[in-house]
Amino acid sequence: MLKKNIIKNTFYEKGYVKISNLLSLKEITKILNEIKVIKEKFNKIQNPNLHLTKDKKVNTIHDINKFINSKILNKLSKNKRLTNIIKHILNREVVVRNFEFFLKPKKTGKPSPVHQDNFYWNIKNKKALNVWIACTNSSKENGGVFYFEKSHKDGLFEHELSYQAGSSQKVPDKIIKKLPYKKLYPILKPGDCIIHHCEVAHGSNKNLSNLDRVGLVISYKARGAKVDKAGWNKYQNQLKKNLKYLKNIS
Ligand SMILES: O=C(O)CCC(=O)C(=O)O
Repeated sequence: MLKKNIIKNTFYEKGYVKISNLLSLKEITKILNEIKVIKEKFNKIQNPNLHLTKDKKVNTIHDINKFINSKILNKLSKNKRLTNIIKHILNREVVVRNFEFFLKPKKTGKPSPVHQDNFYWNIKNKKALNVWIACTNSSKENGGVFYFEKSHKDGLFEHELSYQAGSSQKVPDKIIKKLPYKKLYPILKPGDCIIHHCEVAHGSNKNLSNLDRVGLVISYKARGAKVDKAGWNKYQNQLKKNLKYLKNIS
């Protein structure tokens, strides 16, 4: 296990850090069962935060905790090893923002366009981060998340509507083409995780492989961290436009 200071230094240097074996396979099995239960509950209530692939499999579910109080996810978010690391990184007590599933089924799993989380969240002083927990193997082959290493150091890029469900805004292709950073695809086993900075540019490709790629994301912020209201309102307006577009074409 990497030492806390090495984890923190890597996080701020690269914009993300991998932690191997954060969870045991037993814990991952529990999470996979809970994902099945939550998928069914969201499907039943036809929740708009659930997005499907073209063959009607669940691709992503967002803001899960706004609708379901999952004891298993809540307990996991309090995992001592994890919260000690996150508190050390953010240098504050932390609270959960939300839980999300990025389930990316084999063959039809959809891409996540390149984005910076804080373009959506608007957390002042960047006091927030995501923990991406691999519940299956995840790599370039099956649509694993990629990162533009060190891109968090340059602040927020321009974003535009993605016209996709689940990630409403993206960094325009003309900007991505010119990004001077290395694009890296971490290789994760079930139980490994990536902690990423809220301003590192990242995304993922389609999953055309024969292997599902299941990720659980726990998003944390520093306790008391404030949201920039103007940025938040701008984001919400764009989000509405994206939703309207998707509704019109469905
Ligand atoms: O899992 C993915 O494909 C994207 C994840 C993501 O965008 C995130 O964790 O912020």
